[in-house]
Amino acid sequence: MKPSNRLLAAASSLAAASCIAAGSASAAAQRPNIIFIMADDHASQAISAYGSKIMQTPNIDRIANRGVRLDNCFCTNAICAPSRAVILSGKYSHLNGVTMWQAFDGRQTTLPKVLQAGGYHTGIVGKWHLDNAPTGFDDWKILVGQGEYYNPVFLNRPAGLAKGAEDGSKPAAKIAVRQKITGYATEVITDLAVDFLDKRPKDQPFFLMVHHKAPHRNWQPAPKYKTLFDDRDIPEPPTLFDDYAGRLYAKDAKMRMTDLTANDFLMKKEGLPKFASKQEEVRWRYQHYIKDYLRCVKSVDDSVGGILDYLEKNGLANNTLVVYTSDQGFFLGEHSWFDKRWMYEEALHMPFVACLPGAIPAKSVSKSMVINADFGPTFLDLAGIKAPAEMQGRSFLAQLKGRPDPADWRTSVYYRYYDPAEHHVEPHYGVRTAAHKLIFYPRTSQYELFDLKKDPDEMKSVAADPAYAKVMEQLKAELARQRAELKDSDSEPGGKKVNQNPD
Ligand SMILES: [Ca+2]
Repeated sequence: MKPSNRLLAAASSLAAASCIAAGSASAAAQRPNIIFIMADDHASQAISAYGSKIMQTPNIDRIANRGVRLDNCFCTNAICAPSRAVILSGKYSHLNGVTMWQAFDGRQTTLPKVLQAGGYHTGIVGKWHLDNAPTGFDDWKILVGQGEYYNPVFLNRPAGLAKGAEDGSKPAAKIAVRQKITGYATEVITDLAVDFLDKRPKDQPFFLMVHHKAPHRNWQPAPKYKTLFDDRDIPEPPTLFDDYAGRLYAKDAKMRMTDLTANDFLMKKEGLPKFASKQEEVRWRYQHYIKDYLRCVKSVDDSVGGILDYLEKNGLANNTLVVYTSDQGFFLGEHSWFDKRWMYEEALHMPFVACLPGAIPAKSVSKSMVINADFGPTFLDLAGIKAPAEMQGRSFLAQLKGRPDPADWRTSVYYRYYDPAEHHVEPHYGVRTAAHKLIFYPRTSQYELFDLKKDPDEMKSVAADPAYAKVMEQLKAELARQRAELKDSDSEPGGKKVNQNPD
């Protein structure tokens, strides 16, 4: 972090602390708790609250039924570590320093820091994936890197470490206590969440981040679900056999069903059979991929149910905001792909359901256009804490409560993906409105434009179609406006590449 940013971070932390000091202790005790449950790579196409054709998620649906489902929640950079950095900082990748490979500089202002300074008891269990020691948490138990599905090793905050003693510019591993825990990662993380809730001080509101590893590649299910779905075929997406015509770089991406490797079929000892045709092979691969993916989702849904049950049994359900989301969307065979990274719809959309009885109307649906940078300001708003000025996101608490967008709410979202390595996804950035999406590829200065109403699957760019000339001009202007407002430029922020596997 530059010195100027460090000063700014210190100043905004102080501002947040003084803001809270003005409130009374009894008011603080009444403030809602917040449980933020985030899966890794869980697409809304595999959540029944979103009308999934392939999966039932009764427990995630409990949240939606008690509260709200957001239909237009977007990530600003569809990959794991960057999305986490955006959520923590409330800032886009180019300002929080994690575009892809960098460790997160925990010296900057973050959501947990501001909540902690504001009187919340804060914790995180599960996937962290930002290398440096978490800051702003009273307790943390994080997976090593991506983490393992079976018998995972955790890095635990040392008991007795003074509050705020972590150096957010140094690896967590340097100070953590390592602990290998026997069991399946999703279930272990659930147990750690319950343990945090059991041990929390009862005179403070709490903020708990429950970050699952699942359903991230390589999709290893809980032993009890290894044969789930063996008795059926999972429906295929309509674009499973996409030929990539009509788009500039889709054909180059290495994330097709045929790019899956033997390591992705660990549960299948038989290996690849002989196929009569390429089509048959793609179908076979899709079935194996999607079944393992959904088996992992099944455990995540169970975990959500366990946490909801805990809240109900312990009298916490009526004063706890429960959020379920994923760090980005995912391709579940659409365009014959797995993985994410693209600004295309399946990766761009984040699922987001939330409940808080008495504040969020049950069974509601919001079409409001929100981004992951908004999460922090929203939670702070709920906690009655002013969001630091450096957070670029904006509170959507009013929309969660069923109110319409404020008159000056955003009508487009800005997105940027940086790195072509590994899956060969061409760097791009763009804006999406309710009706259209403009994508720009800076290395070749080319555009794609999609009419999301006529072509929701984004099969053909209309960037060169004269009928869309006016739309093109409008969106180009909107893209420039957003980039100026968000302080982005074509230069890529520096920073040491430390995270060898940031997805
Ligand atoms: Ca992810």
